[in-house]
Amino acid sequence: AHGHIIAGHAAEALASLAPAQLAFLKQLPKAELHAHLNGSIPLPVLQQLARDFLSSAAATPSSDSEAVRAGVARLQQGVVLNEIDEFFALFPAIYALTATPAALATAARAVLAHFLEPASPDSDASEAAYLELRSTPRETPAMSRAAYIEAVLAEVERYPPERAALIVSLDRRMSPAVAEECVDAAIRLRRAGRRVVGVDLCGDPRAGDMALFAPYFKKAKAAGLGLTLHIAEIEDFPPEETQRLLSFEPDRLGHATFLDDAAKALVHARRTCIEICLSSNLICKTVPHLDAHHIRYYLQHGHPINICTDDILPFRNSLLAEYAILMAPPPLGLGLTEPEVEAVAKMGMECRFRAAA
Ligand code: 6MZ
Repeated sequence: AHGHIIAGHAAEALASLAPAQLAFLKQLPKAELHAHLNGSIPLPVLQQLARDFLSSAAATPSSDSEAVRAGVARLQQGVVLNEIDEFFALFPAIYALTATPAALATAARAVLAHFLEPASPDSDASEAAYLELRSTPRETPAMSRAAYIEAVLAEVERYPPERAALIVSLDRRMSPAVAEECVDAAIRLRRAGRRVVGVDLCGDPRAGDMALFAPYFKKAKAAGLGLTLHIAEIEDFPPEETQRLLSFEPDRLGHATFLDDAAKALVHARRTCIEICLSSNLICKTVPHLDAHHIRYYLQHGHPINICTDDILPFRNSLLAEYAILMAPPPLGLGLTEPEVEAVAKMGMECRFRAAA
């Protein structure tokens, strides 16, 4: 959909499936619960936003336009990362292109269409039956954080509640005051009956002091919002930090790649859903190969997981392709059977956050 490119491991896994397996995966109702808006813009849409940006007055012939050109060129070529730290450097160029309410709305609409509209004219199956889109409210010269959320929410709410909802992301680099502003906005909108279902913690896993965010996570939970936290995404994530994040009683966890035994026991006892992003972990090199992926542990333990894409723009994957990785024979995939894949998809649907009553 929207000319999105699928490449690398994800594409190989897709190509390895028999037509009947592919047909089975396409019709399987899937929930995408971990997709970052600015990381999920289909490339052709990003290219159009770049053309608009470069031809508009907003682009003074400055380092800005150069950074945008270089950033978009890199995404066009296909991103190769040596380590996850390089991943976050991709975003300034993208952010320059979604800095007005109109451009942001265009991006949001394209991401929603990618996941929720039929993938091709000859089929009525969409990438996802249900999408919880997440995004970090940004203040720009053209909009406030409240205006940012409104612009995205208006696009989300073009779809019925059983198809789409919004998660407000807090970036670890935010000041506590900004984190509070975002949580307060999420709560206010939810109380007004708007489609905000949760709060997320994301961004550079080395940044920020999460002790300072504690009151806002508590507030969000008390207001009935779901809570999902990126946790232990890197090997040197401090175990105390993991324990601290778990003390906020998150409903779901992003990645959870490096949980120690104590954390695993807690997560297991609570049956906290793990959002699994296979291609993302392989490309960011936090997991060396599929054999070493933590999904195996959770599958073996019948623990709730949801299969997610994370950022289809740099990772060149798709939700269908992530499911193809589950099904493809090793070493390309995990070699799960159809009933096993069906059970995974069903678990994922059950991990959705609840809309306001
Ligand atoms: C941590 C990630 C991420 O919110 O501007 N983001 N944070 N780990 C990841 N795994 C690889 N992938 C994306 O979308 C882009 C932002 O999402 C977060 C980063 O903070 C990134 O800037 P939004 O729509």
